[in-house]
Amino acid sequence: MRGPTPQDKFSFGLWTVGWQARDPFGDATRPPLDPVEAVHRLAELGAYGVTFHDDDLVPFGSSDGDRDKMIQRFKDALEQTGLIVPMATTNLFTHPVFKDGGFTSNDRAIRRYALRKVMRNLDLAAELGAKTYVFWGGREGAETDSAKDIRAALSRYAEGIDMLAQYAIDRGYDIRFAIEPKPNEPRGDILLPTVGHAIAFISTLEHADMVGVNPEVGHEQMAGLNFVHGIAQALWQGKLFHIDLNGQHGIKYDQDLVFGHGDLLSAFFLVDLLEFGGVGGSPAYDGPRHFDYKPLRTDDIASVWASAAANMRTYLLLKERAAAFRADPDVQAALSAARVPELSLPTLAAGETYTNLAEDRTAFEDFDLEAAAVRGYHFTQLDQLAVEHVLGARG
Ligand SMILES: [Mn+2]
Repeated sequence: MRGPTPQDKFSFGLWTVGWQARDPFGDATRPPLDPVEAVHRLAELGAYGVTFHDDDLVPFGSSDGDRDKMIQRFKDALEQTGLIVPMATTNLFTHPVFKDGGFTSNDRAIRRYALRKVMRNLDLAAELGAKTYVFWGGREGAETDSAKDIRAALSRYAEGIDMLAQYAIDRGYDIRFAIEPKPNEPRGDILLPTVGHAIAFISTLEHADMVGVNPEVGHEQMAGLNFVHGIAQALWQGKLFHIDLNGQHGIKYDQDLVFGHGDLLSAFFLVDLLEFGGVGGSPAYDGPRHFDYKPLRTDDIASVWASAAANMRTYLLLKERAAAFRADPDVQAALSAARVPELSLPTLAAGETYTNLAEDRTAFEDFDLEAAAVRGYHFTQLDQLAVEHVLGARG
């Protein structure tokens, strides 16, 4: 199989390969990684983009002079490698000041500080050419139901996004916002916990058209939800602005495994949807294929680069398998037997009204209920073909 190229639009967060593997129980197992080295290594591996939180690039509390120097070094590395910055985001979760949230902290002065922190990094994101700005509100939540007025918190969340959208518009930035849902961790319960909650929230915003979602595989699976369904609904609503790919084994802490190293079948159907789910089998999504994973804490630095490569290789393998699945005549026959194409036919005929339906005796009075009830859908045969393609047992 061919290796990754920039045309595949693979991107990585600086915080992924740069994760030093501190967890709630243990210290770092790896040394710090210079963002400039990350840019060079990712480019060599075939990625096209690198993304960052403000504090990944410039440590919190750096002087303006040091900040300028670090940004210049990063820009030089981008220039030398041809890597782009498709997305940027803000760290509103690490510093203790954000322990009760950024946009939704009960403390108003902290909310104002959080908005200023985003404005400053939005300027940098626009300068570096980022087209998407992600909002992951990891600390926007609570552990207790008594201490957070959730309706007020949602109002403050909306107020923050509305103001920042107006700021981006007034500055002429060619940038869209993407909200990243997560059900819990680090807060006991996080606001906008799933793709569905986020899309509903977005519909209330002043600039709803420029706000979409950035769903992450593991975050939906932590809530026991079907990630492929969530992505399909985001696409259906025109809201899939960005995506975070990784792996997760069901309902537990956020594992951030390599893409495909959790629910492999779900990963297969996800790649099939993204790459071939558009009109006539075209891609349904053309944005960055962004990996938001963490190299295992047990990995040394050499294995970090092997794990970065593994994300891209697994994605390309699944893309190859999905293409073979779709091209297989047995699969086409199984899809017909399962009546999958029939769901795309509108339930009413063109121009038909409820009056026509009420007059159609074949729809009710003469409908053969018994025959319809016993018809099988043959879904297992279709799914077995998918499993065999994933296993490389066919074509
Ligand atoms: Mn995660």
